[in-house]
Amino acid sequence: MSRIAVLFVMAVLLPTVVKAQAQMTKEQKIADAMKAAPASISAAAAIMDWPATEGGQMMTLRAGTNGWTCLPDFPGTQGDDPMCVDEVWLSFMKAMMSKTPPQIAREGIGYMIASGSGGYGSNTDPYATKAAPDNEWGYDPPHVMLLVPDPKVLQGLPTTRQSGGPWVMWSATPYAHIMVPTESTKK
Ligand SMILES: [Cu+2]
Repeated sequence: MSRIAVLFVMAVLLPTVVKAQAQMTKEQKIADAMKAAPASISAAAAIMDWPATEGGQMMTLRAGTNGWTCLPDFPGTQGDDPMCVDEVWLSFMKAMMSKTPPQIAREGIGYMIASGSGGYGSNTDPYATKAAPDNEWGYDPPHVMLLVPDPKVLQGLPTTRQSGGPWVMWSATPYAHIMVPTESTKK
């Protein structure tokens, strides 16, 4: 879920973002966003674009009918990392953007499984924008991501990427969630 973190540095990255977004047409953004989940989900999902201005709202590229929302690559960061999320995840992302505690009503499910996709981020700090000695900066492979209402159920799961299997990202923060890699965690 490291892509969410980048929203918080829109102020810094905005010139880069605007430039990069201009390089993808609306149709290309929709096609990229739809790669993030199986077609059975993304075909009827709403397609939203990242805010074009600091503090702005996501913009609808295409209305949906199945409760899922897909977003294209966030262009201000390295890699191609589109995502498709359910309502719980969308609510969680909005909470992150406003730095408020998320209300997780039920398990939330998100897909970032586009083949060959992935991005870099901190495994400990949701708001980190670059590598630091203590923030476990690294590669997040294509994955499914899970939110749980009760953080106690995360106890006992790995909290680092090292095992190559599922792990808890941003453990011990309000934004903890389970990462389930669908490709090798090595790059
Ligand atoms: Cu993710």
